[in-house]
Amino acid sequence: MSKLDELSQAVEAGKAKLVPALVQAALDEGNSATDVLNVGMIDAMDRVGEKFKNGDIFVPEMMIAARAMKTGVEILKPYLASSGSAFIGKYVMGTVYGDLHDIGKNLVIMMIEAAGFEVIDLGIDVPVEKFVEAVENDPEVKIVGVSALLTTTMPAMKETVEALNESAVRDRFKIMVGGAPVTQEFADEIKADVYTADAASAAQKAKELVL
Ligand code: B1M
Repeated sequence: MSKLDELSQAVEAGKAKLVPALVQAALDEGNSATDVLNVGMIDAMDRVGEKFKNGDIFVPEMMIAARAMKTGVEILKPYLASSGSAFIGKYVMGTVYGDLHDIGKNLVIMMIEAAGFEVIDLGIDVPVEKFVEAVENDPEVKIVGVSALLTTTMPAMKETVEALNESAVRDRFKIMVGGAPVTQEFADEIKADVYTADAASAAQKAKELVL
């Protein structure tokens, strides 16, 4: 079995202690950091999600798998996000209220920082007002990123974007949205400026917006 397969199985089974060494071994085997992330870890999380949906596992198992993936991302960080870029602005990022998922948000932050932004991480379960305050209180904020992972928190994303659109300093910043249930169509409907499907394209797009 390849190290990539072993890693994928370890993430799925939530074996956090094995994951860091397997990430390194998969890289040493010649896999790119992107493959290690996508094939070795994100695909594993998708299988975890499927098992949860089918009632084969429950929330604690999902949490354990999430912890395993986080240990792997720590090892992968320098390979995915080799920085050195000059400062190009501040980026506010958070997961909407009612939503506790942060792995995707943290990956986006990692790539955005590598692109040269200073990121203000508002965390998870972020109230609408906190997003608005963050952009209004700091004139250097050029982009606000809003993440949602649940279909049930898409209305919170809509509310957040609506409040940001009504801000007195709206001309100062752009709004980016993303997360598994979010689509281009939804982003257009709620009047966000940009939708991207993954962390790498979010960083690419963010750069294009400010340069
Ligand atoms: Co939850 N969960 N979860 N969960 N969870 C999902 C999302 C689910 C799809 C599983 C399933 O049923 N198949 C499902 C949602 C179904 C739906 O809404 N239709 C679900 C559910 C139902 C729930 C609970 C309601 C379960 C319950 O309690 N009954 C509950 C909700 C809690 C809450 O938030 N209020 C819950 C809880 C949890 C845990 C806490 C146990 C844990 C999260 C731990 C953590 O994040 N610290 C968890 C996990 C791990 C998952 C799955 C298995 C994995 C999520 C993940 O980290 N993926 C997930 C199934 C799945 O995703 N297949 C599932 C890897 C990550 C890298 O991907 O976050 O999509 P993702 O990020 C991507 C892109 O979306 C994008 O970039 C990233 C990668 O490049 N992206 C952006 C994200 N944000 C972006 C912002 C951008 C641009 C791109 O611009 C600003």
